[in-house]
Amino acid sequence: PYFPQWLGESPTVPWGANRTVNTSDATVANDIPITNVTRYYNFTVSRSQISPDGVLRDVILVNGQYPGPAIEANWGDWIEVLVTNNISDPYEGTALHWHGQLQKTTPWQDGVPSAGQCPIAPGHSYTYRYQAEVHGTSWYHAHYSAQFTAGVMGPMVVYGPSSLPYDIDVGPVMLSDWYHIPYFSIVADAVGTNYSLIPPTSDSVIINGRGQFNCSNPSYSNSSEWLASNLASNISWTCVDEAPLAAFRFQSGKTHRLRLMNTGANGVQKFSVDYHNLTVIAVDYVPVVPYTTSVVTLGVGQRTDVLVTALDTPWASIWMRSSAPGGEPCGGSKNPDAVAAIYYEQADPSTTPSSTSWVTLSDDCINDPLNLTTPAYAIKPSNDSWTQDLSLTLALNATGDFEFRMNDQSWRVNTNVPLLPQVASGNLTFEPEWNVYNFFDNTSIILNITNNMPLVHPFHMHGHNFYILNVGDNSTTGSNNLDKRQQGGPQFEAGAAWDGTVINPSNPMRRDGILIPPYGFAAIQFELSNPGVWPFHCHVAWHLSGGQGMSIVYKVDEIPAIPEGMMDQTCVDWNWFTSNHGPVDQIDSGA
Ligand SMILES: [Cu+2]
Repeated sequence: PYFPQWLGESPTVPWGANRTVNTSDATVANDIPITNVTRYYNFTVSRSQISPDGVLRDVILVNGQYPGPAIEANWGDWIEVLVTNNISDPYEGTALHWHGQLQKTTPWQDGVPSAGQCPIAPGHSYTYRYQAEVHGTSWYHAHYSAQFTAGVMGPMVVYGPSSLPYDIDVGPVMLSDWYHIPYFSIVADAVGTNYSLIPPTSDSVIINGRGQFNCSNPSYSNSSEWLASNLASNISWTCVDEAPLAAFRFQSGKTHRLRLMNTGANGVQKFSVDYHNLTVIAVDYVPVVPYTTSVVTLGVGQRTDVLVTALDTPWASIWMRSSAPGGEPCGGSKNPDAVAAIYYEQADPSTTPSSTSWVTLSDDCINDPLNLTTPAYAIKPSNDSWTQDLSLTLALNATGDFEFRMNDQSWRVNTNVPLLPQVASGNLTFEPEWNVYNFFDNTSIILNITNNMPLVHPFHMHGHNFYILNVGDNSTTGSNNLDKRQQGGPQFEAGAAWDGTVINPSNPMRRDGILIPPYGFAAIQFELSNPGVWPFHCHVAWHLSGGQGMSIVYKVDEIPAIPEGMMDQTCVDWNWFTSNHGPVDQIDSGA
């Protein structure tokens, strides 16, 4: 089953022929089609058990599916999702984030507890309603603790103009590392006292929820000491033989769109298709000037839309591949290589492809060079900018636990008190651990980020597509020191520093997520054009749990008026839940 060019019966593009990738950019121009259409979805989140890579595991799913159901809309449509939290034994809150959507008129629908809502309490429902302001490929996922790694996520496709035409939309291709241990236990390690457990190494890699773990291999760990989870079950791994792999169909000579995304917890994914080049047409929600490559690199949360022109080989069956190599610095998996089958129209889908990889993977973890990636719609960043330096560190706190810090402060949110109504009312008093950065009435902000540790960080900003002024690895310092695990905590080198150079200054790359390389730097800029409360955080689940995040606010008197009673819809039930079931065991940042 392929995906359409757009939804509905319209014979011509429903967003209007005048809106092309070269003439329209909703992130700045507010040029969003008015379709008067709402797409309705009904999601129930509950516990289950599945075996994506052949190993049975406790999970939490949307509508019992992994990945969850696809959300589809045309550009400019509204999306309404009724979410019911049926998570029990034990209970957990939940909240869904629509990764990359800007929420310019509805900042309270961004799905982050502590920002625009409380978690949806167990047994209760909440309806999200927001406009598809930007188009392309993304995903939705839980933003409650590290719950998205338990399976609460699915693809989201917004149909809109494309940098190049294509014949067939193959749809989402979701690349993910996978763990056999409940996330609560992994988080307990990631914020624990043993540096050798940071980062926790994944067991395998899966494509669209399918992979093959060799069950004669040991899992990441199956010893009882790892099972700090409040799940009472005594877990032992059960293997299912011959777990089927994901499979796709190609048509000879046709051009296929693949919507690649890294929906994993930790590892950088490197994607290729045997014997086929990949033409990149969009990066995150930003259409780009097309360029051709053979490997696409994606950090957690990042997306890349590629076109693949099929060969004239109707009987062919080949592999697509995704790998999470690179070891600890890149969040590499213990079993880093996954495949999924591509069958041409005459191929027998009961056979196994025998193609071999035609690419060589480097062991770095950095996105394609910035001079290759150019937004199709050119925007020059404001000259009137203010610069905030940010230093990323991994350190020990007073109790001997590891925490990830930004400018020496680890992030920890209060899920009972959303910040959005507080700042909208002019109350700008924040606890230090909320890590709020107020940029007041500035026009534009540059974040000058230095990564002072040998681990990659895929940072994601809510509510904005930011410019990437420059990014670099440690090639100037040459250090990749992983082993300075001295008593009292790791003693790392200093990360590389930005020299002020801007790549493509008249039209720098824009997107909503960036790979900050190990011991590297990133300089990004964003316009203060969407007042709200916007987290900026690492999307490695274990780093986020460990506090690697902050919240951005500015122009608080221009925040859209919050509808009467909006916060009460989640906070009344959540506050009742947390006061009647005892405090939630918030072992991590909470977001
Ligand atoms: Cu990180």
